[in-house]
Amino acid sequence: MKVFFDERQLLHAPDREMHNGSWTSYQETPSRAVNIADRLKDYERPGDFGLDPILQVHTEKYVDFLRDAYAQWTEAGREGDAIAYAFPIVGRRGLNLKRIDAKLGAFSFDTATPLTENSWTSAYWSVQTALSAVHHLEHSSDTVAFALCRPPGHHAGADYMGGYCMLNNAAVAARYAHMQGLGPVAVLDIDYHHGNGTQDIFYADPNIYFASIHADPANDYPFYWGHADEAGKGPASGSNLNIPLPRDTELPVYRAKLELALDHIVEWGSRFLVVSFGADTHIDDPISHFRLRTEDYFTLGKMIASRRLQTVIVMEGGYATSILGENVSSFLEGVMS
Ligand code: OKP
Ligand code: ZN
Repeated sequence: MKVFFDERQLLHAPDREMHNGSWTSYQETPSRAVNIADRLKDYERPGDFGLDPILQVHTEKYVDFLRDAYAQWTEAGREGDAIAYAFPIVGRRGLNLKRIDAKLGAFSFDTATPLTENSWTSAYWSVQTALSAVHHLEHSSDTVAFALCRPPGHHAGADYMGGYCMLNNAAVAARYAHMQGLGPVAVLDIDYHHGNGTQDIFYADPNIYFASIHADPANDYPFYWGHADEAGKGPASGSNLNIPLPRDTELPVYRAKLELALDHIVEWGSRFLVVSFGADTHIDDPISHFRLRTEDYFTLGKMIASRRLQTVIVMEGGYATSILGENVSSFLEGVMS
């Protein structure tokens, strides 16, 4: 299986994050991707598809903001990582403020995505790996490819960042696949956390189906999205499926729900699948509360592959760094079995 990864994805390395009200070291470390790349050994550098496919998902204002934010932070006399501390809550006017602090808040929904000097570069190459995986399936007889995305993407919306995510790799890949005529396209999100950004991006888009299995947002981040009654809007009503699960979920319940999600994806008519894969459903994950084991990922990978869709796997979360490569490789072996 082809793996796409670019070392420039390692440049983004914030110091710290706000976790349950106190500062902790940043969990979404470059070493996560290094651990996966070391375990998989062979990977290819992505091609450069430019900004166009990114702008099919994200607004120009948001992309301009991301590219320039850190320079504006230093111009404002700040040191260290750029982090928002004030947010325009729902109902406020869409003010076009120039102040960097106001912009950071306007383009993010939480404090979990600090920006550093090289954050844009890493986010840019992360999304290019996802595009390269789609491009590869389009031009070869392979049916599956792996994009070792990092930073992750599924919490990023059309015009906001959050949850370690700046650009939505899976959404850009899905829309690109659709525009290349590879569809009907579905996104299956099996990260521990709900993929709120992906859901928002496709919520009113009847062309792309979104299904997510995740920790019940009544108890877990991102709280404000991911509830079972969110089903899509207008012409896309019925093309969004949320399956929230309780804490401590283990394989038997998880696999039944995965089978259900795959049934819906196939019934909808999908031909092309983007999987947002997070290994933060693992029992040893330091910020999550499911109980999947390394060998369970083989089972999940095999179940997905048995549906015989063209499949791009996009890396999302997973924070038990020392076993991350092992978990990813178990999943990919299941997909190839
Ligand atoms: C990114 B991904 C919980 C803080 C949550 C953000 C988590 C982002 C997860 N106390 N911080 O979906 O793996
Ligand atoms: Zn996650």
